[in-house]
Amino acid sequence: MKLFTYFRSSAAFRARIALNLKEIDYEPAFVDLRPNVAAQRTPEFLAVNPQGLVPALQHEGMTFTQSLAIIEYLDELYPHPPFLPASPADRAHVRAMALTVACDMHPLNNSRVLSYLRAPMGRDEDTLNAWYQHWIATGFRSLEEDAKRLTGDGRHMFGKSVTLADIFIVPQMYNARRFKCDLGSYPTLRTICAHLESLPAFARAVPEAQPDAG
Ligand SMILES: N[C@@H](CCC(=O)N[C@@H](CS)C(=O)NCC(=O)O)C(=O)O
Repeated sequence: MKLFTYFRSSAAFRARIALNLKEIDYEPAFVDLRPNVAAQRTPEFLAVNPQGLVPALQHEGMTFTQSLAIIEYLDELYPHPPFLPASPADRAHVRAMALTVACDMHPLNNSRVLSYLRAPMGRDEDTLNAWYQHWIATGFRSLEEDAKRLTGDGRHMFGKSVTLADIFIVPQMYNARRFKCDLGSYPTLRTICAHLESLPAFARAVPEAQPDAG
C-alpha cells in the first residue's frame, strides 16, 4: 500500500494511525503542502487525487481518497482490531464523534480555508487565530459531553477500546495544541488523548515522527 501523506496534515495523521493499528506495512509518498512548494497542486499529484488533498491511498491498482473512506476501507479489509463496535446504535455513536471532527471542525480550519481567509479575504493573523480557536471550542464542547457519556474507562472516546472516534480526536487535539487553543474546559478529552498518545500506533503517527518532518 502507498500512502500519500504530509507530516503536518491531520487528515493524513488519521490514516497513519489506522494503518499502524492494523499493523499494515505501507510505503509513504510525501506531498509537500508548504505554500512555496504546493506539491498537492502539481499535475502529477492531481492525477492521483483531483481534489489536491492528502491523504490518498493506493492499493491493488486503485486510489482511495478522503481519510474516513480510507480508514473504513482498511477496517473492512482487515477487521482486527475493529474500529467500530458491534451494535448499530454503538456504531452510530462512534461515527457521530468522528464526523464531528471530520465534517464540522476540520473543514473550517484546514490550510486552504486559512489561506483563503488570509488572501483574498485580507484577514490578519489575529483574526485567523480567533477563527481557528472558535471552531475548535465549538466542536470540543460537544465532544467533551459525548465522551463523558460514552467512554467506558476514561481512556477512550467510546467504551474501553480504540475506535474510529479515537483515530479522529487525537490529530484534532494535536492541532488545537499547535494553535494554542485553551483546552481547560475539556478534561475528559485531554485525559483520553494522553492515554491514546501513549499507544505505539498513535505515537508512531505523530507529525514529528515522520521522515518528511522539516
Ligand atoms: N476531508 C478530507 C480533508 C483532506 C484535507 O483537507 N487535507 C489537507 C491537509 S489536512 C490538504 O491536503 N490540504 C492541501 C490544501 O489545502 O491545498 C479528508 O478527510 O481526507
